[in-house]
Amino acid sequence: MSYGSAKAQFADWGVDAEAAIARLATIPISMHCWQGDDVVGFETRSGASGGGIQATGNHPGRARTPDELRADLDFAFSQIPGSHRLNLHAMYLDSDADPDRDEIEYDHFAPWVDWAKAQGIGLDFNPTFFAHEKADDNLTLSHPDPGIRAFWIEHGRRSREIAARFGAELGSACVNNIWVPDGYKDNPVDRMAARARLEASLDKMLSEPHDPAHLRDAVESKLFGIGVEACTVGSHEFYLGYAIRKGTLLCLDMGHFHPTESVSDKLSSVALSVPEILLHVSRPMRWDSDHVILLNDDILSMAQELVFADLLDRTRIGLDFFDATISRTAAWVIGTRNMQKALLRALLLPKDRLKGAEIRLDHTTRLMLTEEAKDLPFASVWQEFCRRHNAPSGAALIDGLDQYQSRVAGRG
Ligand code: RNT
Ligand code: ZN
Repeated sequence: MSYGSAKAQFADWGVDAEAAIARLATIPISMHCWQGDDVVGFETRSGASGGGIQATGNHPGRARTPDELRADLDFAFSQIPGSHRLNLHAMYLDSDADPDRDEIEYDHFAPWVDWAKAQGIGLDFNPTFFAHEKADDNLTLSHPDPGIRAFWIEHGRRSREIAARFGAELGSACVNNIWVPDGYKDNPVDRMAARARLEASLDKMLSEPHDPAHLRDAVESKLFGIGVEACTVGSHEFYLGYAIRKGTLLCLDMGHFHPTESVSDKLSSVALSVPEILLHVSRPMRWDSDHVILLNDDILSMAQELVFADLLDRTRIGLDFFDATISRTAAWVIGTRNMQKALLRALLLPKDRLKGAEIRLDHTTRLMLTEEAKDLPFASVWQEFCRRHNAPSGAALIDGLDQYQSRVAGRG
């Protein structure tokens, strides 16, 4: 269907397709660097990921250097309509120096800022509390050894400095997201002590004030990981309370809850108590497996909550998945576009009519509307959005992704 006819059809429903297209263009998605190289990073000293995060697969074409990763990102961004962000982890430094985690500095990441400036995109950041000998027993900020805690506090403190500088250089607040793998394989007997140590370490790490125009801190909870089945120190309740008390962002990772929980349902509850939310949009399959996100009900209801609860302006949308069995650039492109498609669909729903029916307790009309709306020509509006942003769709997209994968497949 032509865009003109689609637009008219939406207008019949009282929906302004032009306004939806314009709004979508203002929503940046923070694309995670770690899908490009299976969460390996560019340190020489780092070890296996640990903490229960694992990319599986051995598809050819993994980016081995910062230049290869940036080339892949350039290509991926060219296939995604709109202007977005890159979410870097501290282990992705670009420097001949080989600093340990407690020695990292802005200069080790400066090439990323140059690249981001050239691309006109913002950067987000994450201290890396895994893949390191001092994290081998899955305890970092809550480790009983004060020396190990001090090491990781210093890493986190420096990460905040680097992130704040990113924000200042790029004129766009950098979200610095804190996730630690800390937990126990078998039942601990002093959960309280572990959580008190984590809290005290976070307090120290976050004690230096930074301009919120440059830096926003976020904390990310988890339910469990492989190898830390019995207890995760930074649980949802731990960080929900922490974020409320300290005014940080709360990061909700869609893979970090029981599979029957709906993460989209949490947004409105959390938003009443924390000023800003960070999302790690992911697809857990049976566990926190970090599959590439599909345009499925979970993502659609997440996007609908963001739009209907008017949370877009205080939510940072980040992605968190890593699949090494398929083209890594295609994974980025597919997942990021799916997030955008979900947002566009939400923006194209007859929100006021739906809310009107609900407030009148007319649940029949609410159901008729949601089900009939599924037949609306969303695809035509999406294609128009891609066309306006010089991004391909359909066969051209598939061919382009194929060709790029053939070009990088020869990497050793
Ligand atoms: C791990 C968390 C965390 C990581 C990234 C690499 O379970 O989801 O966000 O995936 O920091
Ligand atoms: Zn995450």
